[in-house]
Amino acid sequence: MREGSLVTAAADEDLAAGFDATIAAGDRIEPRDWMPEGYRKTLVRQIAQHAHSEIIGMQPEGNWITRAPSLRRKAILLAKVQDEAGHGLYLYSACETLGVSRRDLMEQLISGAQKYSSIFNYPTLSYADVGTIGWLVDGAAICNQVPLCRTSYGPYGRAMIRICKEESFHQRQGYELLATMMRGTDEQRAMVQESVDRFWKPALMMFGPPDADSPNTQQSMDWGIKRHTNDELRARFIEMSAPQAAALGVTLPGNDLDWDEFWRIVKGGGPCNAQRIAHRKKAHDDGAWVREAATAYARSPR
Ligand code: FAQ
Repeated sequence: MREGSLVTAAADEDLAAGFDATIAAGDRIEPRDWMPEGYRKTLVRQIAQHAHSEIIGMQPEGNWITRAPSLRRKAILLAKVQDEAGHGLYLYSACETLGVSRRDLMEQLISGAQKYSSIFNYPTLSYADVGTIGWLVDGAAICNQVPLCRTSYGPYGRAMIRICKEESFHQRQGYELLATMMRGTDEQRAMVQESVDRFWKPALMMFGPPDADSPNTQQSMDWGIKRHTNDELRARFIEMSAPQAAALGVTLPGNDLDWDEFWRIVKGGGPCNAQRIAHRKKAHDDGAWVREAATAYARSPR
């Protein structure tokens, strides 16, 4: 072995030891720090999937903006959907610190190379779904994401702090909407129950496959990217939701999940997968002139 390669190998070992020590101490890895390639790739995968979920997640609720039952409900829903766009943008920015471009991320979403949360492939069939998404989908997101405020990668953890504060407001507005409907007519109460019946199990699947079938959990826990396993967080969410359901007066369906349905949806075969991506692609194509104009402006002499 040549002397130069010995020096390089020793330097690599020092860098890896430094990374391991930072993780073991519970400190944060920052963009300019050395990191193993697997750590970088795992973060890009998870943060991109998370960003795409926020952006695609605007569609099911956005479907109801023009049909909101009052000006107040419309203003609340518009603000929530705009917050989701903001979350997507913080997360894309966090992902860019790992050396990928926004354009690559968007192309990978549209081509299906990167995923987004299974939950957004279900349709929103009634206005009660806006409340149920706030209560259960944002509720599950908070349960999963509060521990991510302590994730080992600095830009991701800092983005999560603001996102979680906003998700908490989203969850309350959903609960308040459902509570209002539950004080209404029998028909409104039935709408809420029917909506909860459709969304409860898909919300439980947001936490990912059971631990025994989760290829990424152990390594992500060792790197401090994930702080709890999928099953731990799912169990915590079930426990949190029971008293809330009782206070609302709705019955939660059972917790037996159909994992074949989950994988079918993750692989693109859900009721709305094709529609969600087609809609995103059209919005991206329609926005091409804005990107071109902004690029030309940035290059123009001033
Ligand atoms: N959907 O080995 P694991 C929101 C994939 S934000 C689709 O367990 P991991 C806000 C997984 O990627 C919701 N795919 O994976 C909002 C992997 O495939 P890959 C998004 C899923 O990463 C509210 C394979 O299965 N939140 O809702 C799902 O360790 C209302 C094996 O799985 C986040 O992204 C799924 N549910 O654990 C917006 C939070 N589950 O990538 C609008 C951050 C798993 O190897 C309205 N992410 N897969 O090809 C995480 O915590 C983790 O990535 C998990 C999955 C827990 C989602």
